[in-house]
Amino acid sequence: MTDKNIGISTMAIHTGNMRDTQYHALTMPIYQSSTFYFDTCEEGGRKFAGQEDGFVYTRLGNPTTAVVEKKVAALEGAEAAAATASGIGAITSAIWSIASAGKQIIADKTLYGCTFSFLAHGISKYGVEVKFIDTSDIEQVKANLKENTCIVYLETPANPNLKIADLELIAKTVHAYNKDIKVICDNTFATPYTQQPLSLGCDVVVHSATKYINGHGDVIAGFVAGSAELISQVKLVGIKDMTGAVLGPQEAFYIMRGLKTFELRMQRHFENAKLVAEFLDKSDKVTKVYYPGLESHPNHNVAAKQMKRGFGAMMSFEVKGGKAAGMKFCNALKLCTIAVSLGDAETLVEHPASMTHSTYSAAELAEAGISEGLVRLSIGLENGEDIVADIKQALDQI
Ligand code: 7XF
Repeated sequence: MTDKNIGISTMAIHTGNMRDTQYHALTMPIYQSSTFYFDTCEEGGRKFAGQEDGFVYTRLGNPTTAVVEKKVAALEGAEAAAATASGIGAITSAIWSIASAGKQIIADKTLYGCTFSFLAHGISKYGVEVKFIDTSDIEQVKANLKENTCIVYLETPANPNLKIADLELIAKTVHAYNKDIKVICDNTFATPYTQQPLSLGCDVVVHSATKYINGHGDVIAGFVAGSAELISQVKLVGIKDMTGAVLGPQEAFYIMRGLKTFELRMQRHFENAKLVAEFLDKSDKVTKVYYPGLESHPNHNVAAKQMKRGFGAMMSFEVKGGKAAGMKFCNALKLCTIAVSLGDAETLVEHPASMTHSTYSAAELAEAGISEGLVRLSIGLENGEDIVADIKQALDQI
């Protein structure tokens, strides 16, 4: 099923499915095999040369993984998608497939900590220039585009402070300068449930599928989605030769299972998040709430334009008393759990400056708008009123 007009759940449940003609199993079997046999040497040769379709070796492709790739491609409105062993595997496989020595990457300065680290300390060792800017300011994007720019890289909403950038405006501006520059958007926080960067003009979407796409906190995985040509490069160069970040068929199966309830989960996540954000916004213990659904968010209008079904379930905030009070709040929570990661059924709380963004120096954190006292919440699937009650009792203790 590839009809673009079908709904999100229908797509997540049906797109890409293969019929098991041998045993009539309803769910896709896990093809737990590293290699695939050939009837003849000639057949193997043809498959290696790309003259004949079929699976050869799981680092190059696997039937179970191929089904979940089709589902994620459909959800993102992409021609194709490549599954990877982690979100960082997706990001590095995409970037290694596009960038080369002598080229420039423009990246937002507010990114997930290890993405920042890869750009600031990893790929920059290999002759690739990386310029960190604020992509929510289009003038900064314009001022930094150069003849050798090959990628503009951003997250929106950004981890951890939910900064919003205008994807349509950025893609239009970048492509008017040079249509070959790839605009890459990490869509992990928003998910394709509410935001499809490719439909807004971006070239590549990357995901940590460890989060909402799998949704159950039991898998590390990632995806790259984009044109068939680019995904072929990501598979044949980025994943096959540069990173080797291949998703295993067992993980692909878990993601397939998680996707069956993707839309239902996202609806509940968003409903709960709205309740919590409104509660935090009114609390006199809280000095600032970062949630794109609040009108007080500086780019609320841009978020409303590009996030079609709501504003996500991630938020961060600062409490009166700064870092010490923020830590006290986290430690006082009973239902919500102190853990990094996001998009799980459980509500999770963490302290970005010492955890997910500890790869930033103190000066870099300040520059990226990540305060020492910032507390980040991933709102889960529990009953919303129970999450609010737990947050209230913890705030009452500071
Ligand atoms: O390689 P991973 O599957 O862990 O994904 C990396 C990644 C990529 N993009 C974004 C926007 C992410 O948030 C992540 C992972 N973030 C977790 C977090 O912020 O809690 C990692 C825990 S250290």
